[in-house]
Amino acid sequence: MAIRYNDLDDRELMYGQKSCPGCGATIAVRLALKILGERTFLCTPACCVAAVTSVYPQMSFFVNNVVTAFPATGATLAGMAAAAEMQGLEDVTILGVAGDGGTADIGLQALSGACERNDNVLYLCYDNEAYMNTGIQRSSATPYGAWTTTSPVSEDGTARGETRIRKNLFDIVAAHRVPYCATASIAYPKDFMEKVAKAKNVRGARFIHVHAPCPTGWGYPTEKTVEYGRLAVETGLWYLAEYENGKIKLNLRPGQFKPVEFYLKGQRRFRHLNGEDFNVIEEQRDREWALLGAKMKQD
Ligand SMILES: Cc1ncc(C[n+]2csc(CCOP(=O)(O)OP(=O)(O)O)c2C)c(N)n1
Ligand code: SF4
Ligand SMILES: [Mg+2]
Repeated sequence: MAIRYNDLDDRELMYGQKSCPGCGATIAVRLALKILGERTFLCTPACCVAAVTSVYPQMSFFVNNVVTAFPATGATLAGMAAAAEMQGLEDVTILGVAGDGGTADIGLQALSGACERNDNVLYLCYDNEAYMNTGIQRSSATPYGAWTTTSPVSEDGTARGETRIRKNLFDIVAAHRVPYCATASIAYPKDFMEKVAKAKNVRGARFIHVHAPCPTGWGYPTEKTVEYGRLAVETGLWYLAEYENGKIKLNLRPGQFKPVEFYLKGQRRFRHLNGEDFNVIEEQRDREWALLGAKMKQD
């Protein structure tokens, strides 16, 4: 859905928050609220975004925010949507903003319930690929090879970071046959904002999974957030896609992928990886793209 950028409101609906410099998560929320506007009722579980915006008595949102329990975003949104309906509020967006841990791990059941019931909610998962707010623990969205405090790297080489392949949340939510589901990246703001604008006008359960680099947890200079976001897409380690009317569409075809080391090398969490690891990661990437291709043909 095309956006008229000159018509966007100059006001910020998230202002004065306390994230680390270069935080991808707060870029995502700021851009989303630009599109959704002040008729938004927000819900955040325990996560960085809640911690940097909504710790009593301070609040950096100019919309209401229900800070809910870590597993409860989908369920809280469902209640908020029911309340809005009871009150005849037609022009509002019931928005959940949760991290990858709160979505792919502990909040997955509540999200699944909201999707299965087709509750009239928009769920935005910002993915910084670990539990950052509590000090960088792995989640099921942590990529293969990444160091976190719970996927350590040892001097003797026996522990080498995350050993599992990350969950594909886009696939999981699309399998609920929701009206709208997409992946996005803060490094592609036009694509992201257009997806938010489209989701705003869809009724029912909508889900956007936005890649949100985190300088603190990933270990790169704060000014490189957009650069790493772009590299994730250019190396094929993140894709921009939509699921709509039962069909999957790819929004950007990177053509020939850049070598994965372009993305991995500058980040502290991957610095123990070597050429063999890069090959494993490229093989995983190619399998993921083959699966995506097969699904696009099927749908
Ligand atoms: C039931 C429960 N378990 C654990 C916690 C502690 N906790 C709060 S936020 C968080 C990590 C959140 O990770 P994620 O959802 O990825 O968001 P991020 O911090 O990365 O923004 C954890 C483990 C909690 N608040 N409630
Ligand atoms: S730890 Fe990462 S996600 Fe959390 S506020 Fe800092 S930069 Fe943002
Ligand atoms: Mg996280």
